[in-house]
Amino acid sequence: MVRREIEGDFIMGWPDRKRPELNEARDGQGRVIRAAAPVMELQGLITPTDLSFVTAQLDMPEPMHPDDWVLSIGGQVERPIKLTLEELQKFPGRTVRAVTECAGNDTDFFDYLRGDAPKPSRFLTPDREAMARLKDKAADGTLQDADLYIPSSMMGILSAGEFTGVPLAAVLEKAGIKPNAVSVRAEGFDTGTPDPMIQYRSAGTTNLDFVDPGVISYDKALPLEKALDPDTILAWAHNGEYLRHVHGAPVRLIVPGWSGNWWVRWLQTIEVMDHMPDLYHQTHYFIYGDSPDDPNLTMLTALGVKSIITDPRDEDSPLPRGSHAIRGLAWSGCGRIERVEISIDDGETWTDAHIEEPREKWLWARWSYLWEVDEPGQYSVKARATDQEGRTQPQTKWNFQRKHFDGIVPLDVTVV
Ligand SMILES: Nc1nc2c(c(=O)[nH]1)N[C@H]1C(S)=C(S)[C@@H](COP(=O)(O)O)O[C@H]1N2
Ligand SMILES: [Mo]
Repeated sequence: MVRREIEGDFIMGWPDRKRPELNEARDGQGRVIRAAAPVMELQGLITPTDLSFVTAQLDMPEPMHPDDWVLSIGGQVERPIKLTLEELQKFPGRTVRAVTECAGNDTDFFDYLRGDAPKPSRFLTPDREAMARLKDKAADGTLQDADLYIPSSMMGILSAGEFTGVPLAAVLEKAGIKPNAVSVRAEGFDTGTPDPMIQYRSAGTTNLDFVDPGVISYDKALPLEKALDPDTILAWAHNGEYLRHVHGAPVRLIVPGWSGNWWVRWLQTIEVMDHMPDLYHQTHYFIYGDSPDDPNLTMLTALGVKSIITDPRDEDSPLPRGSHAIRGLAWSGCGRIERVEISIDDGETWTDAHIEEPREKWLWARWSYLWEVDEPGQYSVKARATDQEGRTQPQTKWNFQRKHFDGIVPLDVTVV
């Protein structure tokens, strides 16, 4: 229960609290290629840029000088155009505060809730060595499905930020969308060959038909309606400063409510299309269904509705009798959080928690509940959120790529 906080990190020369740290993996040149955000340790609504998560599907590209950057807008448009960053910044701007959640965040809780695996801790640091061993085993052909379960590598792949840019719709309007438009493909300037291990790990089995696309660029095709949503923006700024390279500089796409894979970084091409194209990261990966042969496979789009308990934590057990503030975060892929309920009796009865202002459409909300507990014992405390569309947690069923986890993970504590 002892949580030491004043440990004398030095900030600007002054002794300070122990500050949360990014859990990062670097390449041979010391460059961050992956990082988990310490979401459980943060306060407020905006994840500091230094603590925001990083992930990549392909190879990280070399940085591009903003003066050399040009965005091409073409395809099914009246007037194909090219825009420099300076030209993009002449459009009326827009700022959006939103949660970015990777489709695979918290995926291991699916196995736990099905009773297939022990409860993973939100405090485990990603086991990079175990991930490296997976690759070695895959290389020498000894990889077993049981090796794929590493209960620590899929936490903290979410952050919330403030993004500034211009609506994609404004740029498309300038180019003139033709009436036959169906989708808007956004492509980044990163390239690479998708690693089959990412799919194996996601599905928890190597027994999959991996469709090897060879070297590709990262791209996603937004259905026209989402592309034209005024909150879908081309952003050059993040949390009050120019976007950083790892997060997609000079310009990235912001697609509020939809999982991170839609938020195409390092944008270079926008193509209006008269159909939904077949793209690796849209029709082969980041798909939703019961199995690879499910006749109703669909692409992932909006996130479910989700709350997590950030305080106290399982690790704080045992708790003394008395009053405890239960606190947490709640967000949805379909707008504002309307309600958060707490159950102290493992889901038998529910009571409303207090939702802290502000509650913005795409941002998470903080919530709290004062728990008075006099009876010693073992408690399973649950939180469930409901959004402005009346959707209650959980929305997302187990699916074979185990994406968009929004299940209810109890806080398990003993009161003494
Ligand atoms: N060009 C490009 N954009 C991309 C990706 C990528 O690999 N390449 N990864 C996507 C995925 S899966 C996620 S979760 C987010 C991660 O964004 P971040 O690293 O800035 O947090 O970027 C998305 N945009
Ligand atoms: Mo992701």
